[in-house]
Amino acid sequence: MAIITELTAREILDSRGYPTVLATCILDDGSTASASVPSGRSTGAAEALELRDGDPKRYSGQGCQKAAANVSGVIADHVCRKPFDTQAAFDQAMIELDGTHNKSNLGGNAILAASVAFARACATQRQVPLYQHFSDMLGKPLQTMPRLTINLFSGGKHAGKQVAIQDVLLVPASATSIDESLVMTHDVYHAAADLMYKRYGMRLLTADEGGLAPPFESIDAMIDTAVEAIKNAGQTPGHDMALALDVASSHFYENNHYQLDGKAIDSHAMIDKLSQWAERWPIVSIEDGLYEDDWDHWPHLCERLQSKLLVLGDDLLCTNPQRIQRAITETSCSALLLKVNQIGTLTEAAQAYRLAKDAGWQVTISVRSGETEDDWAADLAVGWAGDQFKNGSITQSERLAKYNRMLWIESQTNLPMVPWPLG
Ligand code: 2PG
Ligand code: MG
Repeated sequence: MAIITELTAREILDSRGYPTVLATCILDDGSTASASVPSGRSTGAAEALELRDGDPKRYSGQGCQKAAANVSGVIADHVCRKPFDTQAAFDQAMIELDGTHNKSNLGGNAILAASVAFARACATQRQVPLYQHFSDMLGKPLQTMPRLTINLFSGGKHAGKQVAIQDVLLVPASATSIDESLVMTHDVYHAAADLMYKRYGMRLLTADEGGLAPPFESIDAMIDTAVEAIKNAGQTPGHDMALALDVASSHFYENNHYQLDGKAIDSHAMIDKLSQWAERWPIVSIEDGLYEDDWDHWPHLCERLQSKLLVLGDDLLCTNPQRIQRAITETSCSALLLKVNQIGTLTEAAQAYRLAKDAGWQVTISVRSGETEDDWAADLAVGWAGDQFKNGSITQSERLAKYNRMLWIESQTNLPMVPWPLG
């Protein structure tokens, strides 16, 4: 049982230089922990609301002082000096206090910062590592290390839209550990960087998540170059290193059409295009292949591609149990991208995870494009036995905090990597 004696929060900066929330939780035995929360840029419409101050004179209106004050004030008043037996009971108290469907009253950023800080303080109290605490929270033993999906090239909203799709990711297929995955990724990343230098005269100028973002003339060129980099690194595309795409198509859907490489195409043509990509390149996962409310066509996409690759829902699902249930019922996809801050508490994210797993789906645990140096997402990905972990590129400290934590967890647990192929 945990009793909180002090819960406070303050504003800190994220990897894009925008404010976010860091909460600190102290329990009655002195166990103390802090946690900070990330922020997305290519957000889904159904996500929990990030409370921003709206004062144009401070951080372009994006300040988080109100959210931080909600933690230190109204949330702390509601939860301090009460016994909480479980994470679920603690989160439920905040959900009820907020009283809205999307946490717009207190802010998803405020609530999640408190939720994770409480979890970490409880792990400290129990004297177990955070990944073990997360695993116990779900009531399942530690099983495997997740397979990494690592950002190589960026476009879309993460890189100024020079190419419509958002991410081309590397999936170290033949790797049998996190350590080996990172070694293999290093070689491909630097082979790609050499190609960028030869072709575009560019140094390693990177996008939001550390992906390379040269002015590719087309999507085809972007994916072809990824395959070329894999070969230049001495690896076999598909066998050693596969690809995943975050198409993020909600963000180029306008006037009922997908605006791709200068053409406007309808949902059927978009599904044809994604199928052609899956034929042409060694792609093992396609995220948000269709727009977030194109519910009528997602089942067609899933039927067409699910035997070949993971049909992964991000903006479509927003880690929201209701949307996931609908997608299960309608067979809209075959995998969940789980981002805890889309829903706003660990407990609801765990519900989303269970729903997806019970339906036989794979789960990719993902960070956001705006991150902090906090590494709890790595513990979550191991503790909840995520099938994949999506954490951006192998550059930038906010990404490395998680990769380096994962290396450490691997060295402590010797857990095997999830089997290949995916699904
Ligand atoms: C996504 C994420 C991470 P954002 O779309 O999957 O890549 O981006 O955090 O901007 O939503
Ligand atoms: Mg996405």
